[in-house]
Amino acid sequence: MYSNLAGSILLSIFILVVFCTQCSMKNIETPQKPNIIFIMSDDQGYADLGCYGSQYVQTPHLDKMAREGMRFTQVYAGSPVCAPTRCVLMTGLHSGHITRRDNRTTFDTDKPFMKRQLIPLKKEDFTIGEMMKQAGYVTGAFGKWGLGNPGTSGTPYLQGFDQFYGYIDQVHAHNYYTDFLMRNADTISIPENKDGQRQVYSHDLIAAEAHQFIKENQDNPFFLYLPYTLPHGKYEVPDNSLYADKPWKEQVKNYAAMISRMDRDIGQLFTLLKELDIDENTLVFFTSDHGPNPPFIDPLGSNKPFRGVKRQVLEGGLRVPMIARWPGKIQAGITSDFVWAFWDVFPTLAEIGGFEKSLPSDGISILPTLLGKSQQPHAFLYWEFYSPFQQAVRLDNWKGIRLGLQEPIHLFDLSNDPGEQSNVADKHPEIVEQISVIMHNEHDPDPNWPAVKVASEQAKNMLNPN
Ligand SMILES: [Ca+2]
Repeated sequence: MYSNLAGSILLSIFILVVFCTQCSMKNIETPQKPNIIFIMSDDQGYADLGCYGSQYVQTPHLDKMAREGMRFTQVYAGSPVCAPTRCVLMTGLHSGHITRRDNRTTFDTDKPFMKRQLIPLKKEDFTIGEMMKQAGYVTGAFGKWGLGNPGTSGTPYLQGFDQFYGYIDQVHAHNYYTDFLMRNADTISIPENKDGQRQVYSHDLIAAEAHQFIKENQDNPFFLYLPYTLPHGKYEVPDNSLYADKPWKEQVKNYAAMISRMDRDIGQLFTLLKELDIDENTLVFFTSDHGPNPPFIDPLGSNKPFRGVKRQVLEGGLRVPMIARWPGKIQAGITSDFVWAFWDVFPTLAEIGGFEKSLPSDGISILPTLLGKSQQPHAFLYWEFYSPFQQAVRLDNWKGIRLGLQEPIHLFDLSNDPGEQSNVADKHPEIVEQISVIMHNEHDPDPNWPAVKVASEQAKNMLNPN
């Protein structure tokens, strides 16, 4: 009797010890991986946020995000237009190595989007979605995809995203009152917008679906890629009353109101993270896909302090805002001038997500910088683009640009000429030579993307000083 009781007590203690050990081992060995949310606006300028100096556009929630996180001043998009910059982000390769190097393609037609043959991601392109899935994440993409229409190898649901909702076709995304959106391979009707009605703003649906994805996956590590469609043209918004008294054209008021609407939804996203008690374990990035369009340069200073716009490899076309917020990990209120680019997102997320295989990437993980540690800078950054053909290199504080394989390289010293006004190539032939070698080595010839040797006179206008 006595020994039975002692045995039971010992057994109970043993079970308790094993149970508790397993609990604590679980906590020690498999901490919850951080959720990652990557928010990207569309065609929004570097300087169109309060925290990047805008005197015009109201962005209280993004300004708060910057105060609570790290704000970068020298981050570059993958390309100066939509599709290739997304291709760079998705693959971790720079624009000399990617499948889709321009918006236009040799197959452009007037066909409706389901049949338009834009060059899609290839099956063998290894995407950030596939990588994060392999690292154990639930993956979602909500907004504008633009890297492969239905029926091609490039659709998001074939490129590593468990859930997609929004516009698969980039031109379809110009219509903010569309009567359908895509959910994975399915067409989802929006009857409120049938026959030209304009009752539902598509961005609102996309934001709501993204928030639903967060709720549904609050207990899983998730990767949420959120390429919002705002503030791209058409410049339509349900309400621009915030800017009603401004002396701007309607288009400019709408553009500013689109950014503020997106800002409102990002504020709601942060509220949701707090309500679900996952705010501390969620790393959120905010950026824009490339520089702004010309109508916003004068009234809003959208590209300040740079020169150039969308479709140009000048700083104004490539430099983007970038904010990263991760409570307890990223020190609040820091401004970093570390130089990095979209192709670094892939290796950074791979390190944070615990993906252990080697990566075919042109990028570096910027996790040390996020955590306040020093790290080796990039040897150089490289871009190429085709409408018209342009190549650019950033080497230390030098920026080299040429407009054809046989054209001279224009050289700018960004340390005292961020506006790229003064070509100093003649004074620094050794830097020009280094940049020439990089342009040669990093441009991977591709029959879909014929590089021109000699630029047109029209193309050369881009480099004339203002
Ligand atoms: Ca864009």
